[in-house]
Amino acid sequence: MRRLLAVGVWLVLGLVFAQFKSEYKLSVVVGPNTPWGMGAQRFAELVGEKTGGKVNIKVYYAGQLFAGQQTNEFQLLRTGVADFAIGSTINWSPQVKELNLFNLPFFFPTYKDLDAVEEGQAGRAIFQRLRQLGAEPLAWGENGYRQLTNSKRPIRTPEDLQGLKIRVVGAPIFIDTFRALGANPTSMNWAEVLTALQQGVIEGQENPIVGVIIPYKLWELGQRHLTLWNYVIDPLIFAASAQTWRTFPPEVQKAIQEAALEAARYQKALARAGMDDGTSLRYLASLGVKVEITDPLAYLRSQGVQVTIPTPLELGRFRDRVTGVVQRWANEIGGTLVVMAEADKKRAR
Ligand code: X2X
Repeated sequence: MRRLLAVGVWLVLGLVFAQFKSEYKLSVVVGPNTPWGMGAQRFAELVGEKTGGKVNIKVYYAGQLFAGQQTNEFQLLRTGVADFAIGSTINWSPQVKELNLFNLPFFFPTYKDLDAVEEGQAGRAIFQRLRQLGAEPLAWGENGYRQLTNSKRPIRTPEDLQGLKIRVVGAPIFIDTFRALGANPTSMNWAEVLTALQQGVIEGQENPIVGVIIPYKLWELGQRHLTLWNYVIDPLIFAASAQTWRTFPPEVQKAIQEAALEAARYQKALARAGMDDGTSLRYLASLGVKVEITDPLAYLRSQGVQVTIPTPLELGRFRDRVTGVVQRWANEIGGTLVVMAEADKKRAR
């Protein structure tokens, strides 16, 4: 009886004291001065507040946890090396083939389409799939619409892109897309891109304006031409490792879930600030957040970047070149998910 009591006491003490690690690691690919990094910081703060300091998250910026190989991030998460991650769907797509839905070129023409899919049946199916694979998805964030930059010339048609050496992330669909467009794509980790641009090893790259191009001042590395073509959207997913998630009692899980939704809304607004119909700037103002650059395109031009906006006809010519890629990858992703996403988009219109 006494022994039982002793065991019981230890169990209770264990629940109260021992279940929390002194630090929970959160992985992000980019640095702290980006919407992505700021969202991570906000999430860590909110989790601290809402769990009464029990869950102490440390943000590991610039891919410190995965030592360079950004397409390994999901692996780190599912094995619990990272307790949390705010990951780009691009970086996780080599392990989670369904995430290639977001990599389909020209599949999400507007923010409305994207929001409908994230909140709709396709988004729920994707979260379910992530759960099967050992992650606990908490909220959708955003890196942004990816735009093309290069050091050589304005690009407004596929002809302009011929033979240009373009860096893409190491997810196979991007190589397919840029080959189909006539470019000479090469995959590279973000950690190496700045030096590669500086040294002229690559001539162009693609990334969101507010999310990456402005924070990293890519024009200072020679990227003086930008094509605004919204060809791919890059959502982020706030997630916990299932291994870590299991160790939290329900009230802590609830607090973390709430923190993720709140931080993600703020993060998404930062990523869209000045790029949507004004909703994001208004939301940030309502939070008392001051945004320095309210007109990102004007800001880029003021820095000497030449912004090219293809006409609908010209965009159509890019789209025509990649129809084969879209078909092939839609099969890879799974027809059902693509059909769900089409239905979600339709409902939003
Ligand atoms: O590597 C990139 O281009 C970046 C930072 O946007 C991603 O992590 C997908």
